[in-house]
Amino acid sequence: MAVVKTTPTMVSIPNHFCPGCGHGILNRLIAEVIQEKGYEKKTILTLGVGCSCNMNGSWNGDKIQTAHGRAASTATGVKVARPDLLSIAYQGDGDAYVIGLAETLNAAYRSEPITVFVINNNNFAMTGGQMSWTTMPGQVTTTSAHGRDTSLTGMPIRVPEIAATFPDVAYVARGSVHSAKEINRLKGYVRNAIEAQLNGEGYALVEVLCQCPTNWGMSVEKSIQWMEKEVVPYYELGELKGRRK
Ligand SMILES: Cc1ncc(C[n+]2csc(CCOP(=O)(O)OP(=O)(O)O)c2C)c(N)n1
Ligand code: SF4
Repeated sequence: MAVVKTTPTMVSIPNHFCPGCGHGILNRLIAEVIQEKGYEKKTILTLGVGCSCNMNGSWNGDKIQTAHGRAASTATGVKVARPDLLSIAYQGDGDAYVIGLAETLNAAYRSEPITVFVINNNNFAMTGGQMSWTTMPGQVTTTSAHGRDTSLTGMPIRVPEIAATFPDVAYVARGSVHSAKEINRLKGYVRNAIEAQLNGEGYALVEVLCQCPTNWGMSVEKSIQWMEKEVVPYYELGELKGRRK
């Protein structure tokens, strides 16, 4: 019998992201896992400021638009007020790792029982493609016109590697949406991060490498090739901290 795969009820088609953007893939994976768990009516998403704001128009579930960088703190508050709900923060790298770095690390350090997804597209996308702490060495952005000079700015930050060192953190992984194989693997990371919260294991973080063809100034095909060649070798994929079985 043919298997018919339907779109999860929590995502709308079309979405509000640019053509070829990877955000929509992560949206769908999260929605699929929430639906598998039967949590469509028992989930609150706290959205960071950035292209994640587009989900205000395409995520068919309860959500809170937070101030820039504060999604993890808001998700913590949601969980304190309603421990019965699934509390998920959805942020960009600029939101979670630059303006909201303190909030991200404090939530992780305390092992707040929330699930955090961070789209790492190596730039501040929504505001027109400025350099972020995740921008690759030599990468041209609107604020690094000659390419990121790491002798001035330091090397790109790897927050999951930091969070994974905190003893109480339950789960940390880095996935990517650049190939079918990695999307399949990412689904497992998304499931683990959500199950960690549902089982009361503590804080979970999944970073997702994501193409941004619009601000990278590349075709989708070229973006995927650039990710494979430049981004993935620096931002290694896999589980950085597995769940305690
Ligand atoms: C306090 C504050 N500072 C700056 C901004 C401007 N701002 C809006 S979105 C954004 C960048 C978001 O980048 P990121 O979190 O990486 O998400 P992306 O758009 O790349 O998905 C910035 C700097 C703001 N809205 N509020
Ligand atoms: S600007 Fe980049 S990250 Fe934002 S929706 Fe467009 S492609 Fe996606």
